[in-house]
Amino acid sequence: FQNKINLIFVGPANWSKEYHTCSGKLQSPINIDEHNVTNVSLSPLRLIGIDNPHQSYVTNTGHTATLRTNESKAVMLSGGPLENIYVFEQLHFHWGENDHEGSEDLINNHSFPMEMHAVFYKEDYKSFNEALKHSDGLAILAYLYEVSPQPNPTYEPIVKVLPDIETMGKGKVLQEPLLLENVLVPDIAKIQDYFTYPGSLTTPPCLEVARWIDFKDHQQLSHDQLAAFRDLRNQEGDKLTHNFRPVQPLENREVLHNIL
Ligand code: BO1
Ligand code: ZN
Repeated sequence: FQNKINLIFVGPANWSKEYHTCSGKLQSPINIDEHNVTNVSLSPLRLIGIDNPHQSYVTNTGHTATLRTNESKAVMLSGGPLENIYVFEQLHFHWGENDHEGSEDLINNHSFPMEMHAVFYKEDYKSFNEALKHSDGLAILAYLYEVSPQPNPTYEPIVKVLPDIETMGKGKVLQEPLLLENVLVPDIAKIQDYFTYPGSLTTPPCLEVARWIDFKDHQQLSHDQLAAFRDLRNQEGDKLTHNFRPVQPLENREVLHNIL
């Protein structure tokens, strides 16, 4: 295999041939067994800067749709399991071919039709790429979705631009500045209810640098909203209908469940 693109093409089972870290002992995603978690009460998880609208754009990377803001350090994360401040880098989505698959982490072996990752890097490391060199470099918020009869208005600004970026490499600025509060904190009363564990990037090179924070509350998306993601195309020009990694061994890790 000559490059990363080919490896992704051949699939997750072959990643560790080229990237040794992909068979490490702190890999993501995992199945979270609710009967095998340790209940804790951590300090409050805090999101700063989410109450201002930010000009944002969505890009088709060929692997996912990624949203970034035009302002650096617009949004920051701290508290909970984190000992430092983390800066928002991007958010993106994982989905499947149908409503029965798509999430990366599973809960009690149940998969969800979509999962969103909001990726933050440790402020001290100054950049996302520098943070990738450190075991405490990233914090990733994970949101799980279920199908609802009605479209979720929070995601409409994002879903609306997807038809314009169906080709890999295309990007589009959202029509209106996006209030990330709606996306990242859909329900303030439920933000302290999450699972957290040490893990990795879910794509090569599978770097073991992420503190995962998976919210227990599920978000809603309609079937049509989900279908708009499945119309995006990959590098080969085929529909991007499977961009989730299968679950990896828990190994010697403890999953914490934060309770209020
Ligand atoms: S995820 O949240 O674990 N699914 C995740 C996976 C990969 C990245 C961020 C979050 N970032 C990627 C960049 C690539 C880069 C790779 C390794 O990290 O999108 O451009 O090659 O540095
Ligand atoms: Zn992801």
